[in-house]
Amino acid sequence: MALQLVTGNKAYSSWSLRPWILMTHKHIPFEETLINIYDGKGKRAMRRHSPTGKVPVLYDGQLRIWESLAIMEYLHERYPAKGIWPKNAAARAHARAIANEMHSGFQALRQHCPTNFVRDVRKRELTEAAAADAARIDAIWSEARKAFGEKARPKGAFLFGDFCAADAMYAPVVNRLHVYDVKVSKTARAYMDALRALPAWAAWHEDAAREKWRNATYDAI
Ligand SMILES: N[C@@H](CCC(=O)N[C@@H](CS)C(=O)NCC(=O)O)C(=O)O
Repeated sequence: MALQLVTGNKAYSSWSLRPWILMTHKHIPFEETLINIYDGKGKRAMRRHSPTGKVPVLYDGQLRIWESLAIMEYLHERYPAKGIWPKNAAARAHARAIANEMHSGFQALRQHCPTNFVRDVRKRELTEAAAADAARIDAIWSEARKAFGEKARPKGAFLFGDFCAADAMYAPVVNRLHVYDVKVSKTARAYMDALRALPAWAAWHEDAAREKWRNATYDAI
């Protein structure tokens, strides 16, 4: 039986993008259930699917997994050959640390610059706290590229060389820094360009553009 991934609006759902882009890029087959998280029907559906009332949720037969990081850990165990996390133990530990930092942090940037795949590139001045988050993220990416990504063989343009769960965790931030035209280092820009060039990124973007649901509050930012 195919895996089933329950996701929210592709225009705005940052957490849904994470397992979706990882599974799509890694060619892990799944069926998708897409929910409009902003209307009553969608909210009721989310409560049916998840004890937290939030997406993403992954089903593998009778097994249900919620929380994006837990989903990725499950995929790592279920598909050990797919390179969900880096093979090298030091790289893997580092990747998990920065993925956790993303999962629990950067509230200021997340609030000030919501993920928006239907927004044109338009400059938004950052608050001091959001700018500090963006600077920390730039440092995380630059350090990972220098310590692991640039040394990886075969070569790869991602944080640890090949695209892994840590890249999936930061994919929504790539959208934010891009569409709000935040100034980043050359290393960060090259990394963002590599992520935005993935066919899986283009597929998500196209789906988002086709979506009828719009969030006027987010679109006005
Ligand atoms: N910690 C959760 C966060 C999930 C989350 O906040 N999802 C948002 C969509 S991006 C959601 O379901 N929002 C709907 C709501 O809060 O009503 C994870 O990692 O999966």
